[in-house]
Amino acid sequence: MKIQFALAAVALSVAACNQSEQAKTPAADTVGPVATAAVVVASGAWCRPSPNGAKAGGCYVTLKAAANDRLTGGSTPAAGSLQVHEMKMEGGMMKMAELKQGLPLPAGQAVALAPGGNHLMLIGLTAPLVEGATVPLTLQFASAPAVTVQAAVRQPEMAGMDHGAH
Ligand SMILES: [Cu+2]
Repeated sequence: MKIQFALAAVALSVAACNQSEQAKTPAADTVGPVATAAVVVASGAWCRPSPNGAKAGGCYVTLKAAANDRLTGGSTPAAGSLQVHEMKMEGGMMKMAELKQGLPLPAGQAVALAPGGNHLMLIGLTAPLVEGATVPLTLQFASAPAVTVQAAVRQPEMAGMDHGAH
């Protein structure tokens, strides 16, 4: 009985030792230079369904950068190119234009790309964006490594209001 108990204790301490060693590895990384490196978290990505025959489509996402950064562009298998666009008033009309310098992402601040404002423009769609589909978007930043998100193709949330008007 005594020997069995002792063996069990040894096995336990070995297991505990392994565990703490495994736990140490990522912990050591988080206090190292990796933790201070620029990282951007992307959430809530979605795309508006593209009308029949449209060659371009708009996508939206919320970005939060750990350190000051800029969204500079990206790519997607769904289109020839992906640009970062802004909406601006020009001669009394809302027009969109590429943000050639990129979209600033202040550290720790959630920056939402949303309809009527900044957006991702998919240009040269390889196929229409159909509601219910998922589009992979790879976003590029000035400092942070690129992030790939899966954007759901769906109607804007406001669309429900249009149906109610009938
Ligand atoms: Cu646009």
